[in-house]
Amino acid sequence: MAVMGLSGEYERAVHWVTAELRLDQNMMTSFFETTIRVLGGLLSTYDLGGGKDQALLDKAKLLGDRLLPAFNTPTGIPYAQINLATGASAALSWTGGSSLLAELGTCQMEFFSLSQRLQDDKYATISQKPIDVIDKSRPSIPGLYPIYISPTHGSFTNNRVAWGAMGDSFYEYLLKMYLLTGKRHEQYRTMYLTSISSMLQHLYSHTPRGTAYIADLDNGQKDHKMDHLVCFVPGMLALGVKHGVVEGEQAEQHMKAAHELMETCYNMYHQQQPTGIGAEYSRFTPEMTPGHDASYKLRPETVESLFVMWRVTGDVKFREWGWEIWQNIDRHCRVEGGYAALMDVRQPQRKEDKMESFFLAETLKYLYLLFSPNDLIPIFPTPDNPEFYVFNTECHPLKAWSTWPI
Ligand code: DMJ
Repeated sequence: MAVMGLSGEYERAVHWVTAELRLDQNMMTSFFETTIRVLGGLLSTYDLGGGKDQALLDKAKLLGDRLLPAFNTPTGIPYAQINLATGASAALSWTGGSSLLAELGTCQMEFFSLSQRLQDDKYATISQKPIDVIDKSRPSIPGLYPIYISPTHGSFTNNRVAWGAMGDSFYEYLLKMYLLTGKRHEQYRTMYLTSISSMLQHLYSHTPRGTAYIADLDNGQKDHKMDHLVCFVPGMLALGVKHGVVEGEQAEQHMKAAHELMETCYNMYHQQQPTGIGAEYSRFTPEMTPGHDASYKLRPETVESLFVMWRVTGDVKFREWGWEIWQNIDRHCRVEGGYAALMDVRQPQRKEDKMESFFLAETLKYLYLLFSPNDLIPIFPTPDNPEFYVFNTECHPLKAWSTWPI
């Protein structure tokens, strides 16, 4: 609402959030989802309102404090679940008690922002710990970390490397933390560059017809599949290059991969009959085909990257691709009262009775921004405006700051 200038609705929503939103449900909830969706949402709304609405920041502080007990582990790596009412936290059972790379590494933007807005470094210090544990670890390939990590010992408990499910936003936050902190926190830049260079060397692959993809790595062996979730990567690579995180030949290499992967992600939609909508994951043996799970969960990653690629290159092709994708989503997912996930992108009549909040927060917001003027939520500085925003992984824009440390 704030992004779209719907001021009446926005005022009513802010009033509801500050007066009615309860953050003390007595149940186990996901530390990660609550952080990226709710804490990120509150902080972003505070920023978009020009930092004037103290009640929003108070609410964010309340939530931040209630999430903190999740970090009470021997290593400081957060448990995956937290009870906001009692402060009880617990590990995941289906991982045998391990925390997930994407979850422990996707809270720093929110907790650092909370610290910065409150001028209290407590939240930043606590959320930095898991990154330090990972930074000190010695995976078999530098910068490519297995996705299961013990919160007790800080050791890797499986040998699967993935840039999709359970790995994805860890790598995204390495870049975005560097940008958010006004390009001052070097550790994140170094880790980002190491990870990207190993990804390009060990996971980045092409089919015989030249389709690019990022494979998973299972016990050192490539698994030739790519999740829809991985489609955030083209946008991330392009954003890093635009911000000067890499230069020269390396920047060209990053940009080339961004273009190639963007094309693959677009083709996951474009080539999919009869809907023109991309599946949850694809296999690449020998050429791209939908994987066993061919659902479409209303995910944003492809349109997210199209938005960034458009802003970075100004090539109208990315708007055209986004428009085609949007029309197909509207045609096949729209139901009375909202939009529904598809159980199989080859059979659009089979819908799931579910619309994740990220469809509004991310998919539609990125599409809206793709067709909006470039100065609406700037994502890099221009000669006229040094200020820019960095989107958290749930597409909530946070204002990058210019002083460091906090
Ligand atoms: C979102 O909740 C976030 O982008 C997260 O990082 C992973 N994927 C979902 C949407 O697909």
